[in-house]
Amino acid sequence: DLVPLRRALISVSDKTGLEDLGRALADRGVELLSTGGTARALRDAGLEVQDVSDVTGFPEMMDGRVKTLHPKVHGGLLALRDDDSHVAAMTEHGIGAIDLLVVNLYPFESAVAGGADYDTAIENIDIGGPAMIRAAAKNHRFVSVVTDVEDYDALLSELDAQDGATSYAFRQRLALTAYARTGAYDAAVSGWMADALGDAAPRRRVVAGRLSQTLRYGENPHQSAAFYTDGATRPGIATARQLQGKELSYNNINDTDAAFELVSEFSADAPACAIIKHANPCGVATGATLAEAYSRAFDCDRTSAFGGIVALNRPLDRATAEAITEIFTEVVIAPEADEDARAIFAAKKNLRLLVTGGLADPAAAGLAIRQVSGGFLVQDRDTGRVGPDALRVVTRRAPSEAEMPDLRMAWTVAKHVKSNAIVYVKDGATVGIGAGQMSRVDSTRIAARKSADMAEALGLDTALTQGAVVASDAFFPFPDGLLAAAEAGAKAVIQPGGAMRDDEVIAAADEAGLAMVFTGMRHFRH
Ligand code: 93A
Repeated sequence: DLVPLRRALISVSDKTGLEDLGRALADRGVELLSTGGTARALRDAGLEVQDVSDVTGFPEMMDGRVKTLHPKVHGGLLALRDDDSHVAAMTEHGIGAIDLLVVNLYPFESAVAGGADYDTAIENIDIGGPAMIRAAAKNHRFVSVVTDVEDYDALLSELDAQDGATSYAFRQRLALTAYARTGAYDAAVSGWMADALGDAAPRRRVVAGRLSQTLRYGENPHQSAAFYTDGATRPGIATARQLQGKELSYNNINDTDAAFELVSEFSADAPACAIIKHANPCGVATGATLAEAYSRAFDCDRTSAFGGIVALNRPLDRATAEAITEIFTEVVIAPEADEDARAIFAAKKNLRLLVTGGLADPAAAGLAIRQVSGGFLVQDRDTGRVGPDALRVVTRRAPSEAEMPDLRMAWTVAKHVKSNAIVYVKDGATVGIGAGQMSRVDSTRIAARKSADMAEALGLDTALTQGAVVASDAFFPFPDGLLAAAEAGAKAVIQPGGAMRDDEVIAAADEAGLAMVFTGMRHFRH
């Protein structure tokens, strides 16, 4: 299964390592064939190379749209060398076998990421490259195909090890990589078009991404893992810049994303902070300063905040950096970090600091994907927002001026808490969060109990939930959850409404003197 390498076609946009590769192949007696720019670069390096246009008898035409799309190229890639009729066709039409194809594609992804306009993006869609890659990969019984600069060294080592030939197993691995590349490439084009047309309907989108980073391990050390990105350029975990600290782990990436998406719900007009543990917030707060927002978020649940992920909606400053470094924190993510803050963090070698250049856009369209056995579930991101006018007061008492902003904040935070989510807020800070319980009444009680524990630790004599407002991500099916919140001291409630027993729940709220508003929208997050 060894195939000696005699003739190679090289056509690359990214010319990194090209000269060395060309020379190494020429030194091994390989005949080189190339397209315009690639041939020029090889010649400039003093190498002998034949132009594809001389082979095809056609010039590169139509701004390069047609360069390699010709039977002399595709026949040379696709012919089965051990099939008499294929060999006869090669002889009849003067087609020479091509044993190695080296292609990297027009940089569509980076052109789009760099903000290319529509027409420029279209011109960056490579047609001839993927056609050749797919042809060579199909014929991997005879042909080697290299699509990644990083594989140049592996190719040369293989040639050395096999005395100028390649093994079948090696060519199979290259073909696998090649199809992954063309698949991801078309997915990027499709994803870009969906964005450009504003049509993100899940049934028309390709669920694919580009390998961004191989991770040390997955959710647990015995699982291998990688991070794939979808080409998005907006601020967020995929585009953030890490300024210091150890490499991000799988769980770090997941939690940091949750933290940053949540804090980005808070306009940068007022400082806000979210602290996340295991993808759930354990404290979210606004404050007069960023440091105050952090310390109020921390005070929601100091125990859980240990080893957490901190997200800020404004540039990290000195005072906030000092407060954060007082306890063990895994990751801090913020739009920016000033010099003083960076200097303070520099002393904590392991603390990871990420800057994003801005806030995420909670209203941006996109897909949320979840894996199930044998497939994926795909849905639109939860961009649902309830405007002030959409809130419906259902109780005798309406929320006060002071309660209203807290209700809205509690609702926003609840969207980012695993269901069943219960969130107590007072004066712009969460004071109790119940997450991920199978029963809503349990979430309500857990939030209140954790809050009581926190009050005790802080040496307060009243529960923090006393006088707070409470949000529920989905309706209270029975009065029990609502009554548990009232018992914890909640004075106002925000929830979707729509339960069969809404009447009973509203009556219970009236009896307890609570104000309650319905959003008409729920925020499940499972
Ligand atoms: O416009 S194309 O889709 N038409 C082609 O026939 C074709 N053949 C190769 N682009 C084509 N290529 C691409 O040209 C390769 O995939 C590679 O990215 C690039 C190399 O061009 P040059 O050698 O002129 O720099």
